[in-house]
Amino acid sequence: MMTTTNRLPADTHIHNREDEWKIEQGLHGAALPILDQSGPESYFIKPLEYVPFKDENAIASVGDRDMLFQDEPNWKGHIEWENYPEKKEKAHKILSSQNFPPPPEYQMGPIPGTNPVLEGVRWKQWHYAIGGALKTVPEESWEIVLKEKHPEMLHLLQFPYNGESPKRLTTAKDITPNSLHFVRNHGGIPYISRDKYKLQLDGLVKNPRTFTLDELMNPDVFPRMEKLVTIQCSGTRRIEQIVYNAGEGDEMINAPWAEGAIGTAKYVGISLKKVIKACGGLIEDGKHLEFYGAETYFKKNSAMNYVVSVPWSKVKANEVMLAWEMNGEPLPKIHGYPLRVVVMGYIGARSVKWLYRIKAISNPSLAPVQSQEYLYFNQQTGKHNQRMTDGIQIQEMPVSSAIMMPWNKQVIIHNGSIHCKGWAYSGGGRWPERVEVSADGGFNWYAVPMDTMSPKARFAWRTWELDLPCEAEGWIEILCRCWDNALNTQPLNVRAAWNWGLHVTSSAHRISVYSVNKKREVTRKRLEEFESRGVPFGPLTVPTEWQVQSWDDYHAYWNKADPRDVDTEYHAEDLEG
Ligand SMILES: Nc1nc2c(c(=O)[nH]1)N[C@H]1C(S)=C(S)[C@@H](COP(=O)(O)O)O[C@H]1N2
Ligand SMILES: [Mo]
Repeated sequence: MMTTTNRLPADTHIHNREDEWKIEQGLHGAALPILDQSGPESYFIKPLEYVPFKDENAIASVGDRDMLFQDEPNWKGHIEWENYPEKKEKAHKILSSQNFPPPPEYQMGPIPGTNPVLEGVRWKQWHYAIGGALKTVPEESWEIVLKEKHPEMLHLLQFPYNGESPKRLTTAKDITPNSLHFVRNHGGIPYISRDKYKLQLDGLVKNPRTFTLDELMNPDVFPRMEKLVTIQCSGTRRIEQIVYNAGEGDEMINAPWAEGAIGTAKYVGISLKKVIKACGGLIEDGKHLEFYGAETYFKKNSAMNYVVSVPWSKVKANEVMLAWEMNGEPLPKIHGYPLRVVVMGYIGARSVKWLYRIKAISNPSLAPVQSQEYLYFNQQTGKHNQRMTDGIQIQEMPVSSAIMMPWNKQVIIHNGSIHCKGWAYSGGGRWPERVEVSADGGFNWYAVPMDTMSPKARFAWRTWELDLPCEAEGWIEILCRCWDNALNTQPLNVRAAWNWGLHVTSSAHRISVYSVNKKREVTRKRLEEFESRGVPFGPLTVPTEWQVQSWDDYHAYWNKADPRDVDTEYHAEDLEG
């Protein structure tokens, strides 16, 4: 219920705020009150204010949290929720008997210039609030990040950990080193030793059973599979959508991913199809496989495990793998040790890490990550009208690409061509056939030569390099787009891709760079002057202290070009002469 104190007549005189100009110019949208013009008089609606509350008695009535919320035997960081509705209810009571700080407003306000960029304060607090085995999870997970990931990783969210490699390293190799592979977590990083590990298979299979890792690794029963697979998060390149327009701030902070939320690795494992067959196959109307990840995820004051599903048709095609090895090493803890799902050509969200259970079901999973998140909405769907059924559940990824070098807003001095690097990928088993780059905003396109593209593979990206011809100087727009083997390509503007969930930024990657072409004689000479005077060329916007043109030059020009006014008679005579 809205109380009248939340409303202010829109014609009330309000004093300027300190950053009034910025607010008026849409550079701090979060500070702008919502304007309600729907009634006879207009109103401002004040934004929600965070007033902490905590009902200690209600929380205490739940019982001893250390007893209630324990890890499963042999696991660290796996509290089982899905089998215990009463435990879920108790967690819900604890979480709804207090409130937590709202997520940071970084889309319509300033984004921190720190690493980690965002901390995930309320996610940590949810873990502390449940207590028990979750108490120490945020700190322990961060320790694993520091141990397993490259020191140069860009930490977008400290907890749950979300991180990508910096641009210069993302495509430095065709196969992503494990330490540089992006990570998207929805909770902590659970751990179980390989010897204690068991995978449960149940639901609509003929013979439900469990498998040890040794059983799954027995090549006489389950033939080994080795596959080069690109995993791409549907949030890859989200920052372009955010810069264009703000979208949903979900329970899971929508990490402001750039082009690094994609990675390519060689996975070793087995086909899930064979494991289903070992259980006697599917029965009744078994049509989907639900995957359970061990860590705790939170949504709308509820605790749960990470659960999603894929259709049987995908499994049947031998495109769903249970993997224990990544680039010749056992899976790192952060990437799902000891066993993860790798769903080839699908959104990363289906490749469940710390897999402990697979359940055959008849319809796509009702778990929130499947049914409420990772939905691709129509552009008119938003905060005010978002229904689950208005979104397409993202499975196969579309074709996409990115420019990793040069960078947006970079000043480039060159000799008529700009060296560009990047990646291209297509989902669903399609692959990049051609990558094209434009230096004029998408009018003329140059194809990347075959010999500067990494080899084709059915479920992997291709990295590419190109010397992009560029005659023009000043601000230019460089774009790249990919054509896959089905001749799918990318829309040219981010507007065409924008959606409320900020997923699947499939538009051509577009950057602005400032071109300084030394092939032009004047430019070359001018740059020599900077050099000989020992003056750096940048920053771009700082006026240069000495003139490009001498006064002699100036007068010589006007002697030739005179008169400096237009007199038709005079002009006519001039022509006769
Ligand atoms: N158990 C579990 N599996 C998970 C996730 C998770 O949070 N928990 N995140 C998913 C998402 S959204 C992506 S994009 C990929 C990322 O895989 P990576 O972290 O190994 O790169 O893992 C998927 N599998
Ligand atoms: Mo993802």
